[in-house]
Amino acid sequence: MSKGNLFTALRAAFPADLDQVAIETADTPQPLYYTWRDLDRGTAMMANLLDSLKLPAASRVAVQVEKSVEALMLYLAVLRAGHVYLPLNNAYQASEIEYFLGNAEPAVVVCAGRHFGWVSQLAFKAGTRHVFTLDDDRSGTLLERTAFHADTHEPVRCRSDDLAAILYTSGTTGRSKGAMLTHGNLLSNAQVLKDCWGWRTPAQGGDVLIHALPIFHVHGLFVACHGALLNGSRMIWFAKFDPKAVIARLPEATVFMGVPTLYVRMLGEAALTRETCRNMRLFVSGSAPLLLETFRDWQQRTGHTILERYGMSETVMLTSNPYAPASGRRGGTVGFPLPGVGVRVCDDQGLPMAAGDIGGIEVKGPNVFRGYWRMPEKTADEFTNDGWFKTGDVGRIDADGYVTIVGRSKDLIISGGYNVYPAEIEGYLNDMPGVAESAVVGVPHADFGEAVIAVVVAKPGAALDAQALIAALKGRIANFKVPKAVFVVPDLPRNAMGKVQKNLLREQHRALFAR
Ligand code: MCA
Ligand code: AMP
Repeated sequence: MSKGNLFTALRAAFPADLDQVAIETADTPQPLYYTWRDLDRGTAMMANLLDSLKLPAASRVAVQVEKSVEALMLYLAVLRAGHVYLPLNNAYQASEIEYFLGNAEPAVVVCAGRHFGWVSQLAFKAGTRHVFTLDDDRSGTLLERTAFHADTHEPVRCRSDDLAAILYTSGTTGRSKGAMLTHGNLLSNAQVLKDCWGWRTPAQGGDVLIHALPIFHVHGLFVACHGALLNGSRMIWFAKFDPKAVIARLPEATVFMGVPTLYVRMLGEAALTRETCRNMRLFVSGSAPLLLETFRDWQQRTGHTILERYGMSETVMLTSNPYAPASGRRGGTVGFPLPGVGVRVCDDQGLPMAAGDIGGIEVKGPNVFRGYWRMPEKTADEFTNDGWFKTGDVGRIDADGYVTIVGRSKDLIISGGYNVYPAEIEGYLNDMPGVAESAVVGVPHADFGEAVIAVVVAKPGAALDAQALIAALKGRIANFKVPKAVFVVPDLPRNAMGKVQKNLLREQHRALFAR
């Protein structure tokens, strides 16, 4: 066995009694109980299936499926077998999937049964030889084939700088980039967070995590799952976030992780009280800015102080508010750099700035990715000459070390924890008949934090209908990227240089979805 393999490290942390429950499903028709032994055997069988396909080492396995425990096992099996996991948001539509498969050239694709027709066509076009299905009711060809394989498997030896996963993140210009994360990136970060967030092993009384995030992004797949697995902690597993249902299970839990929208929605429920949170030890928020108002409302209602942290697909977690003392957690900040992680703020010339000054956030550490898949120039652009990764976030570090994010230099909207790049949506809009040009911006949204809206100019003589444009976008791009409102205007506001003044558009529409 190799210490470099992330799976090996996670497996070593399983409790001695493998017959204890590791994961209990909360929103299947009947609760399902998966023991640690089930995770070990299930991932061994799937890894043996992958081995039987005789794939080259480090083949990509692209997965677009509904959330299920079997989907988590597939991720672990890919690590175990020494391949590279490529998770895809299940909201992505055909044109988006076509790009990812064409770019990543996966050896294996796993999709939902109902999408097999179109996904397999795109996969075969991209040169993929194996397409399996996996559904959230424990059916599909992946599990049918897995059933024929042995339930023991020696994890593949690998080095810590071997690839474990590729996560696609959209680009400010052009197409999405695949961030290459290594076994070492993921394991070092999981180990740091285990210490920093005071995870309690079963021998220390144990933790119970409510898992209600999707498992195709860093937050739900890595931060939450690695945290629980590396600690031998039980998970209460929700396939879909439902505030009422989650609150009903809080009394049994000790840890919860969410994007700000999840906290806002739970605050909307009268059932959220100090009493329901009586056994909770830690609420973590990240992926998008947590409003001070939400931070304070949560404190008042539950008596708990949310711990906000900051990360990226390219870097996993970078900073965290302190676990102890809870009084050291400051709303509106993302806390301190994690141990081993370098964080600095630089000016436009790339020179480090004094405490309190606002500039570009740059980072360094064992958590920082290996580069963008097959994009060496893009990778080089995003690193400084002395090897720091430029996050595109703008912020400051106070004299006492707290990091605060004040904005972004990248043109990015974060809606309900999902990233939307305006340039991509503008590209789709500009291709539509009758559209001369468009500008996509984010405006405050009481539920999603930010909402995507579009302002569109018609070609001379063309008549555009806002609702028709929205309808046309649905089905072409993931639903969370579709503008919540479209405005047809005669001209876009421009400055003397001819650049569209997006700040004016944001200002003009800022009250649209605000509380
Ligand atoms: C759903 N809708 C959205 C979003 N989600 N619109 C804008 N933004 C969204 N995030 C829309 C759909 O398009 C649909 O509209 C309607 O809401 C209902 O869809 P449904 O799927 O039922 O929504 P939901 O189940 O209520 O989902 C909301 C959600 C979800 C639970 C907040 O968006 C979510 O799980 N977000 C978490 C994302 C996450 O895990 N991010 C971590 C990234 P229509 O009816 O018009 O079609 S990792 C990361 O950022 C870094 C590394 C980090 O630091 O963690
Ligand atoms: P992703 O591309 O999904 O990895 O998103 C990463 C981006 O999410 C970061 O560059 C930040 O802009 C944003 N982000 C993550 N956590 C936080 C946070 N706690 N506060 C503000 N922004 C955050």
